[in-house]
Amino acid sequence: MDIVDIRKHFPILDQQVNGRDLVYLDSAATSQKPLAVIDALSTYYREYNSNVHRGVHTLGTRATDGYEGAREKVRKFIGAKSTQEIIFTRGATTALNIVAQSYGLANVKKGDEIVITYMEHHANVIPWQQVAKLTGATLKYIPLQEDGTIDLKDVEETVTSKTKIVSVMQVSNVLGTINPIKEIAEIAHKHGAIMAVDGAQSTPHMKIDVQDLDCDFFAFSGHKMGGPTGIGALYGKKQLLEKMEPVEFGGEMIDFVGLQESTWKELPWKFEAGTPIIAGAIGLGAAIDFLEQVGLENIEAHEHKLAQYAMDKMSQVEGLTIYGPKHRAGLVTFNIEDVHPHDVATVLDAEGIAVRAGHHCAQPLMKWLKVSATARASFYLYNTEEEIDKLVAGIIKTKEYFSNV
Ligand code: 7TS
Repeated sequence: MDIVDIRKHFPILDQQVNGRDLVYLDSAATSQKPLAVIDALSTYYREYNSNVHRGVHTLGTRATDGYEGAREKVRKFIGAKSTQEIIFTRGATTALNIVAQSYGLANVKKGDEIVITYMEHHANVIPWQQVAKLTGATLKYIPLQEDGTIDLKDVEETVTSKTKIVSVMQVSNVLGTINPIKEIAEIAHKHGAIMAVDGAQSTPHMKIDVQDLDCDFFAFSGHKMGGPTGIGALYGKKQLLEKMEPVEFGGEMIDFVGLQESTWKELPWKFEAGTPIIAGAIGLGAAIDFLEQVGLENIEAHEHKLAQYAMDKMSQVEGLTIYGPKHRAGLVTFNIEDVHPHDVATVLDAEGIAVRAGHHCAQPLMKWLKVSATARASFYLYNTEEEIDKLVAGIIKTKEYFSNV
């Protein structure tokens, strides 16, 4: 599929915003949805809306097949061994909270260490702060290199025999850094710690193989990869998930309920209390089919090209600071000298260009960068070099506008 064909799958892109063609450069916050996903949601609600795992009636069976079929698609997409290792969640945040509250609280004690990095999203910071507070463990941070990458020597120095959990993002939502997860997992395992991965910014853009990474847990969100909001998944190694207690209790997750005691269903359902996110899972399955049709290698290569093109063009603009390494995923975070990023985003919006401004839910990283906020343009399979030209023109216009006020 070439870029013209790809864009036809995303009807939202074909519109004017503030009198200009929309240039959507905020896919790291949430991606746009292809027609296949919109249609899958509509078909579910129009034709076979029903609860799952309950009735024997025909619609219920269809809904269950759709929901469990989506689980198999996720399994294959990230290279897990078994669907028992795939738990549907509300997104990456919920997935990481399950790891912290279930595995973390049961396996971390006073004096132990939990290791993360300075570049983590709050979703991979605060759940661990809570575990540290409740258990008396220490939360340690792997430092960053000048260019926003991680040196494995620093990982070796930070992870010790007291470390029980290492939790690291695969791709930074601010710097675009691609972290060496496989190597970090190896170091974690050498010290007897488990490795959790925040895959929110990697899963939409590159081929994931959880077995090759040898991570113990892997979290991601569907809405950043063409799927609906409110659905994501947690992968966990079966032998770990089997020993873990659920964090939510109620219908659907039980085997037998007595007056004082109950037993849980087998994996993965013991972690899915209540009516699950049926339409969301089916929509996520459709998103996976679409991404596979385009090809993850093609998506990765396209975004890499866009990021390099954007870096080249943007670095020619005087007074512009770009954060993060040269080799990066498809996003560019920047600041214009003496202009607040919210003003940058406002002027760009007037040009029909959507970028995000703020701390990007990464305040420890902002502190490390010594800024309070930045602007960020993030790309996906539907973006073009022409759109980047418009971004650069918009940035120059913003600079000129503020140099005259
Ligand atoms: N981890 C990373 C690396 C993220 O970028 C995000 C969302 C999350 C976790 C949380 O995902 P959620 O779907 O559970 O909310 N990041 C962003 C962003 O960069 N701009 O808006 C949301």
